[in-house]
Amino acid sequence: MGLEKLAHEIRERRNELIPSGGFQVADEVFGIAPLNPNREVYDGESKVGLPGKLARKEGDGPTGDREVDEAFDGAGDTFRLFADIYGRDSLDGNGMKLISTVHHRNNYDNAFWNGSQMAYGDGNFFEPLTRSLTVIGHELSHGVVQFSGGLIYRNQSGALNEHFADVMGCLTEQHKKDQEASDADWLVGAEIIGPGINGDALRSMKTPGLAYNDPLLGKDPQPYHMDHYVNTSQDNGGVHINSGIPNHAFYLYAVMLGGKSWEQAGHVWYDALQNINNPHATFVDWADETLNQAFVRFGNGSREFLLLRRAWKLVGIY
Ligand code: ASN
Ligand code: ZN
Repeated sequence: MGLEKLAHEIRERRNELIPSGGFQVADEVFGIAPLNPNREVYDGESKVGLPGKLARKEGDGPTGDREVDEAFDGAGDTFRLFADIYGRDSLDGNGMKLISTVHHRNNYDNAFWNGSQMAYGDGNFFEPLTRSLTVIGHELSHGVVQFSGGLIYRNQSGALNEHFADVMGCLTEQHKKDQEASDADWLVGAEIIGPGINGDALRSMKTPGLAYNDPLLGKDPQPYHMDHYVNTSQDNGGVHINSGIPNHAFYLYAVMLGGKSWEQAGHVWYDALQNINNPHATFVDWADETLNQAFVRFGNGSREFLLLRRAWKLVGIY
């Protein structure tokens, strides 16, 4: 067993001994230094080059540049979800530095993970992309997927990569707000939609297909059921489109379970990513692995297992 895996197992075991409170409380009780992020935010100065000029590093106070500070804080909030709830030390599980560039390009309406760092545009139709914690959590979660064995960014495995990023983006926000599943809006990117756009967000896990309907953006193309799966060669085979199907299954599962989504549902999803070991996974492969993990964690006849099977059926898987 590798040292990294052993360290994680020890943290898991320690966490199990504390009935509630998660890794943070376990660290405190056992007198062990808690996991903390190591962040750097760069100013891209509206240019294409990465990373740009260092604007804020770990230990520095706020800079007054709103986007720099949002990227810094959002990376911290995302780190806290993975560390305190899933016992993961950064994106690679080994304390990797979280590098972000803001003011990337000019009028750039997107954000991305490039394989080693995050980058955020200031937007043109959109507000600066750092406004949205779900967007920040989404981009960082692409890094978690990459360092967990990966899901190839095309067709169903690509839609699952997008799906995992949307789930953890929403859970980052819900965890920060300490919000129940039924109180959450389940929107990805709500804060970047300016007043000139007819829409609520980039995507909705609660109502895929209804996030926006705008003269310029068109209509949200996401399906919520396998009957409406979109076969397309655009967008790497519809990775941002068909993610609506597993997204809606996660939403249904979390809301049927009740309580905090990052607890039971989030654990099942995180464990599925760590154990699936198949970069070409299809939706059915993924659903099978989540059920397998719900079985391992909660047992065969458990509510957590039965409701998960129901959620997958409701979106047309099985
Ligand atoms: N914002 C997009 C994403 O993270 C960028 C992309 O299309 N890769 O999914
Ligand atoms: Zn993405």
